[in-house]
Amino acid sequence: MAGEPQADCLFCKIVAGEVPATVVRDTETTLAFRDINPQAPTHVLVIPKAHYRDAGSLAAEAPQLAADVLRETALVAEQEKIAVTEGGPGTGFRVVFNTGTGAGQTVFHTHAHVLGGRGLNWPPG
Ligand code: D5M
Repeated sequence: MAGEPQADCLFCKIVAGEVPATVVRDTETTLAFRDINPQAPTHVLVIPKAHYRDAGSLAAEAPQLAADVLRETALVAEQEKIAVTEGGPGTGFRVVFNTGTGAGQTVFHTHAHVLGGRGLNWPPG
């Protein structure tokens, strides 16, 4: 059922404390922890504690929770001191929801990548 923990889901296991993670923020509905394979000096994942497979299904089935995740991405950026949005390379941050294997999604529990601390190119690879 939508939102229920999935036994075979890595991020549900992190929420349950069964797999360790470096947590940077923890709210009633969301968890933010450092990516194990960082692509930038700051690379934090923000997830809903409830299980939804991707950002689209989260937004459709639990819009308030989607808003919670989005708000937390901004609060992570502030906490990590990458929230400055006017300036040169290395200022500002990027929020990414890879959706589907073709777009690079490997963990099918919604997660926002929060990336910053270096210049970020556009278009992404
Ligand atoms: O992003 C999935 C991300 O999850 C990827 O950047 C690696 C990260 N990852 C995988 N396992 C862990 C653990 N155990 N802790 C922290 N981060 C992890 P995707 O967009 O699905 O490719």
